[in-house]
Amino acid sequence: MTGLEHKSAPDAPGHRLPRIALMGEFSAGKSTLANLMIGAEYLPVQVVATQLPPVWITRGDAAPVLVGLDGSETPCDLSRPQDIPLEDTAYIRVCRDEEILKHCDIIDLPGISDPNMAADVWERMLPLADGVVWCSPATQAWRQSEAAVWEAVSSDKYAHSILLLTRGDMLVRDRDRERVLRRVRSETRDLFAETLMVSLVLARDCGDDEEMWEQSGAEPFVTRFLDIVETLKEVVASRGETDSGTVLPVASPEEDRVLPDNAPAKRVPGPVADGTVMPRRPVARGRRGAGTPRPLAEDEDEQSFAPKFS
Ligand SMILES: Nc1nc2c(ncn2[C@@H]2O[C@H](COP(=O)(O)OP(=O)(O)OP(=O)(O)O)[C@@H](O)[C@H]2O)c(=O)[nH]1
Ligand SMILES: [Mg+2]
Repeated sequence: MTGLEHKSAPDAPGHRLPRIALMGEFSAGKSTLANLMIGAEYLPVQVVATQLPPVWITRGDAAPVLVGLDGSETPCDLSRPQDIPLEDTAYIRVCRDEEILKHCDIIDLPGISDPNMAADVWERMLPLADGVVWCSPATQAWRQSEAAVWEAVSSDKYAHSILLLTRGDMLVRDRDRERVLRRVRSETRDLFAETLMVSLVLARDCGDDEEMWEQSGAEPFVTRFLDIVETLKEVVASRGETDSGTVLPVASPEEDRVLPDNAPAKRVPGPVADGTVMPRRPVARGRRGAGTPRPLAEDEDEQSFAPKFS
């Protein structure tokens, strides 16, 4: 085991925040989604695989640092991803002062089957995540390679995870979108809390256009995501887990391989069937889409969280 100190939200008292990992094959849209969530074109998004180490996004305003496997921290320039070493790097810590980061940390993981990226780069981070948003392009959704990795992931994450079919805009006809969703939902019934389809580029580019936001499919995703985060807050609190000053274990690949040789496929009871997920619907406020969120009206709850993908 390697001990790594993760300074998540330095001023957050009490329990640590839930951590949501973004997973999927390379170019599935993980970083596009992360950027939507944190309201910036911040993480590199590319047509080819980015080859970036995991990026742990947490609330704050500190400059990005490279956290080494030995716990060392060095400044890191995200605008030059090609200069960021993969070897000996556990993750990049990025701090942003964004509303969503008051509720959870987001870990943007490298693609699972990137031929140029050793699996242990993301495998060692996975035990630290409480839930996952698995991105899979709608045009070739839920391939066998994805299913094989997910079925080897610890099943306690399944009830707190969403399968997000990205690139919904590439399927032009409603009929095709429905057909893909139906197929994937039937194949993954017990493996995710929800399977949804979105167009991340529509959501990203919609500006103030409510209709485009609606069309992007992002709204149901945001709502479900927040449900899961709320549930996870209770799970984390019930375990009494804090992270200020605690050392988070980062499993070595030998000890915690997601894909051991001849890994048996795992199946668990679905989250709906066994009633373990009790979502609490958040109160939505604020403008949808890109732009600055409007200030709170007097009668609005400051604790409520705007599904701000801006
Ligand atoms: N048309 C369309 N393109 C998308 C969508 N989501 C992502 N893309 C594009 O897909 C490409 C890859 O997106 P990324 O967000 O970099 O994918 P990633 O999963 O982070 O990729 P790696 O980090 O390399 O594994 C970019 O050119 C995005 O603009 C979508 O919903 N629709
Ligand atoms: Mg990426």
